[in-house]
Amino acid sequence: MPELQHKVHRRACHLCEAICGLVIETKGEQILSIKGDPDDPLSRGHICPKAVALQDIHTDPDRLRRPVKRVRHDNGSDEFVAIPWEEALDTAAAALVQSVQQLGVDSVGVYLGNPTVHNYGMMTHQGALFRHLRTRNRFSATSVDQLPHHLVSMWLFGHKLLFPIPDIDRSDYFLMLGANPVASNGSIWTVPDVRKRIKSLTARGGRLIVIDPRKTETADLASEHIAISPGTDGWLLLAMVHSILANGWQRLRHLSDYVDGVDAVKAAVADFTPAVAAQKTGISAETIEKIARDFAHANAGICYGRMGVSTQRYGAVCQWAIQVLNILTGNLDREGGSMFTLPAVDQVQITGPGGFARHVSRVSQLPEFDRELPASTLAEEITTPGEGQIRVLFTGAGNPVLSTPSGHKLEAALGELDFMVSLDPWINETTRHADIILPPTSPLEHDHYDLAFHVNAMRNTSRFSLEVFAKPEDALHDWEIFEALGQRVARGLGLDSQPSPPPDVMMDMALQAGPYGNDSPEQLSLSVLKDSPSGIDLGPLQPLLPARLKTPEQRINIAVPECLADLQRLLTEADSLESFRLIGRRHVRDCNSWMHNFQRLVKGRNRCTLLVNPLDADREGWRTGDSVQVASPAGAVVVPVEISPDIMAGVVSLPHGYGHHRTGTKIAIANSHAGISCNDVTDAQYIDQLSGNAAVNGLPVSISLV
Ligand SMILES: Nc1nc2c(c(=O)[nH]1)N[C@H]1C(S)=C(S)[C@@H](COP(=O)(O)OP(=O)(O)OC[C@H]3O[C@@H](n4cnc5c(=O)[nH]c(N)nc54)[C@H](O)[C@@H]3O)O[C@H]1N2
Ligand SMILES: Nc1nc2c(c(=O)[nH]1)N[C@H]1C(S)=C(S)[C@@H](COP(=O)(O)OP(=O)(O)OC[C@H]3O[C@@H](n4cnc5c(=O)[nH]c(N)nc54)[C@H](O)[C@@H]3O)O[C@H]1N2
Ligand code: SF4
Ligand SMILES: [Mo]
Repeated sequence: MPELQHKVHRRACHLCEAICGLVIETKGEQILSIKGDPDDPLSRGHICPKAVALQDIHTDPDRLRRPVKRVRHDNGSDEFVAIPWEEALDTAAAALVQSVQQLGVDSVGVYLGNPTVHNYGMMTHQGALFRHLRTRNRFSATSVDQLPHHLVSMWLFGHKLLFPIPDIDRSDYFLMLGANPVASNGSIWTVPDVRKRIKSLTARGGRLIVIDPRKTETADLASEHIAISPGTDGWLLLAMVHSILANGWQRLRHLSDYVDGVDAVKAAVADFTPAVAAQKTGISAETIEKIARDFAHANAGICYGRMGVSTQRYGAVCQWAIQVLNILTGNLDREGGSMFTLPAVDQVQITGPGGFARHVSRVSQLPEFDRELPASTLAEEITTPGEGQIRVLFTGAGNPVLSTPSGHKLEAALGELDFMVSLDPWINETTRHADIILPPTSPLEHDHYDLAFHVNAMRNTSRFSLEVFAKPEDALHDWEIFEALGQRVARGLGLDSQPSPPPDVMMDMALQAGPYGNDSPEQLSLSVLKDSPSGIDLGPLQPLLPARLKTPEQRINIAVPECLADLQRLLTEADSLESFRLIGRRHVRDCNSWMHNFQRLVKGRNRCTLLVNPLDADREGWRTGDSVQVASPAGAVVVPVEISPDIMAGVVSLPHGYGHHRTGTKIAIANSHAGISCNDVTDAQYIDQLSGNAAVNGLPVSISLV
């Protein structure tokens, strides 16, 4: 027997937005170890417990290696049987073509999930299929997530991807709302090893203020944690804008040359006084004024908000107000404030700026963003008859049954489809409804460039990773599946279809044409990156405005009409009845819904519990371990109580991504750590009316002992 080869691979972890560098040792087909790469200029050796689970993904016996087809037995039960690629691709393409020809393009629905943006081939090649489908019924996880960030970036800076990124390492005052990077490892803020960066911020005398209904792992490291009543951040942020402008604390500094609309904003926030905001938020007027004053007078301040403020009923207004605060204090595009990246593959130059409300959804008339409709409307678009009804669904890297509001209703709707095809490695709560599942190669079997997250990174770096294992025979990458389906669909519809070059060739072209490419001293290309597998450092973020703005005259108008108009909705909203408010939470060993099938990540005590404040528990007579029913008008779940002083009174918290008890799946370990899906309680009708984003945080719920 020949000696098995021992190899050391350097590779980026694609599991979350921190994109940590890894050193992976292999011997033959075996993974010996997965460690942090100390030479990675961004992550500097940091990893979290999920990195090691990359090998579990690779070796999981439940992961599909061949396409499968669902067969229905006489007794009504379903079984998935392996079929050859040709048959699978032909069948899926034929169903798409038939639906388009007989019922029109909108009869095909598309839902793409979060791993799409962690997999560059899915980003470069989805167009190979979708450009032939041209359906308006496109959906993604964006509208259960960061949609307000895109909208606000488009409105203020002229491009959906011009995100202001917290420059934490050079800051001295950080106001963070609705984010828990110590658990999530950062979002719309690629910041590996955030714990260390927070500790050095406070060690050098800087302050971190965390606004969150729960004293989170991040709040534990903060200088101060301030609890806020869920869904009321709009009041806090607007009262801060009010205070700053009323007291004349604004100083736009360099921004005054190209910022307009300050007076209009001042007039619009007149009613948002700290006194009124105090009643809404539960934070005293003195505290609100103090935060406003401290932030306005900080040398280098950051205001940043994420899931907790994006996925609530005023998500767009919150994200807008956050950037208005960064601008009024002169902290945008400034060292130690919120800055823009200049990534080596510059998506701001390559992709369109985004667009809003150019059409609306058929049933609820909710606006599109960037040609996608709100995911909350997917179920009704399947079940409501009429022209444009979805009859065939394509899902890719998504699990909307667990991850979108009122997931149980979508689950029922999937059963009504004529045909469903899923691009996914597992038979899970969503894909079990597919007629055909097309499984891609495992992450370690394909190369990787982080197309999405260098755009959001707190330092400019660039890195290309080769595959760790050769692609197995009879396997296809995600991008190859898109390409193969696209060619078949084009043929079926009589359309022209030129094959696209592979993703690595596209990256090479984009790198050479990019800001560090052929016209720059760095001369980046794919081969240069291959020679530096730990990545290349392109330096800290630099001021880039106004040149990088994509607005018509490279000016920023903070008086965004859509946001100003929406303030009225906030002002006139009726105060809620006496009920609990539901919020979410993330744990460092979770990754949305799809990493519960690996023993090392699910072991230990049950994490799928309802956090309840001791005051509420005492009053209601609940004890830790009691089963309670959590109910909204949309649905109900039964879950064990966990009493915790960290959660604010009147607020309860459930994690998302569980609910693996559903039958027909093939994820054995997840089944035995099933939990419940909080999205069986969340309400598809409970949304941010302006953006169409789901409001999975702040939902009123009632709770009763079972
Ligand atoms: N209540 C509540 N709901 C939420 C959230 C919340 O905080 N609370 N969070 C929201 C957020 S931020 C997000 S991003 C969404 C996530 O929502 P989704 O993206 O719909 O769900 P995931 O759980 O990420 O499911 C990912 C799917 O991709 C598959 N997959 C994994 N890797 C690959 C791959 O390389 N290729 C392919 N083809 N498939 C792959 C997995 O098997 C799984 O089926 O959930 C949202 N839903
Ligand atoms: N371990 C792990 N990491 C992940 C993921 C995961 O599932 N697990 N998912 C990844 C994805 S897709 C994303 S988008 C990111 C999300 O990254 P983050 O946004 O950093 O993560 P969350 O834990 O959702 O943080 C939201 C916080 O908002 C708080 N919150 C809820 N409602 C409100 C409110 O009304 N006001 C305020 N101020 N706060 C509120 C919650 O208590 C919570 O602490 O994480 C990514 N990283
Ligand atoms: S923090 Fe994110 S990128 Fe880093 S190792 Fe963990 S899962 Fe991977
Ligand atoms: Mo997300």
